[in-house]
Amino acid sequence: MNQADWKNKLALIRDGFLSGLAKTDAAGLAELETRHLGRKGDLTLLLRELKDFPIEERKVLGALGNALKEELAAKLDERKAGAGAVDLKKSQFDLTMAGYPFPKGSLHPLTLTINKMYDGFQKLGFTIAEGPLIEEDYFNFEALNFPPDHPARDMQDTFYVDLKDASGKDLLLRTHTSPVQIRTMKSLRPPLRTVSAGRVFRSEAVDASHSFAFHQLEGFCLDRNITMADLKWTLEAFMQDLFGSSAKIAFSPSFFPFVEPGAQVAVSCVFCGSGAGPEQSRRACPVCKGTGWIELLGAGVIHPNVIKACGYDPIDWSGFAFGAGIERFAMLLYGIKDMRMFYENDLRILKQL
Ligand code: FA5
Repeated sequence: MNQADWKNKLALIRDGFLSGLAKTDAAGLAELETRHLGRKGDLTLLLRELKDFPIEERKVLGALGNALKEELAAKLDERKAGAGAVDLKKSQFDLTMAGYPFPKGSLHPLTLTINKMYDGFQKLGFTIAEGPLIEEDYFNFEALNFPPDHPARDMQDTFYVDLKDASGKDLLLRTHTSPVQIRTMKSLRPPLRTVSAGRVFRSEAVDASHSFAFHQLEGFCLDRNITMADLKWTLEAFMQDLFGSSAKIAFSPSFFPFVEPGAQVAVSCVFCGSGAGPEQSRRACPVCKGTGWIELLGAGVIHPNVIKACGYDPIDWSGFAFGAGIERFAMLLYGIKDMRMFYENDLRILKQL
């Protein structure tokens, strides 16, 4: 091959490359590069033939060949950089294709239950309050009319913390959500209607319906001329909103130092068709054990001593309060028979709820 032939071949390679570049899409760029600049590409092979030329000609032709090599590489780089939007249209990459399903977390059944309960009470005009989990003796017991060393404190086996409050008493893990009543009454002015849900702690053995850490929802109202009738109406409206309009509630006398009178409140069994349901289905029901009623919460009219402790005159102000175990509500709403399932975090169960 003489010089002229070599130059002709070089020009043909350039033309071939340029027309190929004009026609190809992003996916074809790699192939174009291999065809011309790869180890066995036509330009590479042509440059190898320079060894047969005399040294002076080799220098001239080599410079031309290398210049073309740089030109083609630069043009390829330019196209690769700009390939994006234009070439994506032609490529098989479909931007509109739906993605792979990505596993999403979801709210825990206890959180869902709290939200449902909050919704129900917000519809009745209640606002939401919060209180600390590590509490002072004063808010958890004393202001709630539990005198120091009174046996009523044994109703709630308490975890004490090795830290003191300002008055030198041991701090404790709150045993119920009732201290939020005191904190709210002391920081806001009545009329008040408030609910507060959260974790509480008692030194208790764990079984299907008890835990040492569980959740309660506290509610209270402080206003003028509030009576047991307001409490009854409020709880009935709430239960019917949550469990359906046929739900009924029943009060039975009970004792809590911070209410007078005090009551345990039960709802008609939602599983066997209510306390008024047919005798037959009630007897078979494993949830209410044939009674037709499920005990859900403690409640009552706020004791005058509590109202006084919060700085109000119990002649002018009165109120009601209630405290419910949230796990109990969640068990009813999701048909769960053992409370421990809420804490085991077994996704096979949680995903079914
Ligand atoms: C109280 O804690 C009162 N503070 C409730 C109250 C508030 C009464 C306002 C009057 C006025 P009691 O100890 O009964 O009451 O608990 C209330 C609810 O918490 C129970 O009905 C039950 O559903 C739930 N509960 C109590 N102990 C446990 C436990 N160890 N594990 C799970 N749930 C529990």
